[in-house]
Amino acid sequence: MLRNGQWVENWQPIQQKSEDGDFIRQSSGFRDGVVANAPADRYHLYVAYICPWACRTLMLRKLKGLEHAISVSVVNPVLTEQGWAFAQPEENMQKNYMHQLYSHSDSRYTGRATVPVLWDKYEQKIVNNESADIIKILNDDFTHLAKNDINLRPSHLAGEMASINQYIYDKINNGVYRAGFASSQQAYERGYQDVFEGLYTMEQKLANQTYLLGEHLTESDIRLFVTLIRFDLAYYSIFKCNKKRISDYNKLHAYMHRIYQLPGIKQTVNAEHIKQGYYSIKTLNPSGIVPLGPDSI
Ligand SMILES: N[C@@H](CCC(=O)N[C@@H](CS)C(=O)NCC(=O)O)C(=O)O
Repeated sequence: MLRNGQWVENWQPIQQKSEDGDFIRQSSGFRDGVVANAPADRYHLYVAYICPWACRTLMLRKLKGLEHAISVSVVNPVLTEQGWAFAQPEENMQKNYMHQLYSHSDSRYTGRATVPVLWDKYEQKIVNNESADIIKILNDDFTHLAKNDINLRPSHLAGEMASINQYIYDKINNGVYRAGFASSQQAYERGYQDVFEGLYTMEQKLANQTYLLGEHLTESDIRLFVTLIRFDLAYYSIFKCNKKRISDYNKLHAYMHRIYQLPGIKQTVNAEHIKQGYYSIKTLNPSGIVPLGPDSI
């Protein structure tokens, strides 16, 4: 992580934990918005294909048809001693590591250099590093540039979306991390129970409808999809979420594939990066061996 703008060597993949061994996620440090009527060449996304939070921003970019307006850099799947690294110097600042973009933006920055990051090419700084904000920004503030007329946050569903989003985050998106990164048996079991309670609830919800809030795709579906698509590839085994696979749930599995088939979405899913990334977390998998399966998801 960075301390006062300097990279500190004892970086660990696992973030903070509570006294009871529960995983605690760092809160995001950059929370700005974009300028009104943003020009097409101003903003850039830094992402990792392994990362569910980053991939939800990539999904918004695809669904809205913003590829021409928002450029993207992808980090290598495996975290290094210096955090996320680029295969070659990235296109805006010619940096090799994600943390250098953080310290360039704020020379006193203290915190982890996470992805996703929304970058301002004109001002050469981070605008926002919280994916929940970034997906909102991409949906709401780029409509003038969007090639697709789609709104994933319709105002009449705002209340329902907020509560289901919170549920999905607590039980599922972050639940798998709380199971996987727990440092006590009890903390692991809390995460595990939450994950499968959450998946059961989602399976019931999808009994008679196409998407979580009815017949229209919304941001809630994007939030759930990014965890579902990683589940059988990684969370089932490395995060010990092994009660059931997503392919064991009729409705959820069909739903995940329905979203996967939407135009452009496949390109936001890179199974090899997902496996390499999660299985390279040394504290969870010291040998670094990446499993060959599953055959299909
Ligand atoms: N709140 C952030 C969380 C992002 C996050 O935790 N990203 C992870 C990858 S999945 C990361 O970059 N970790 C690097 C690190 O912790 O040093 C968001 O949703 O944007």
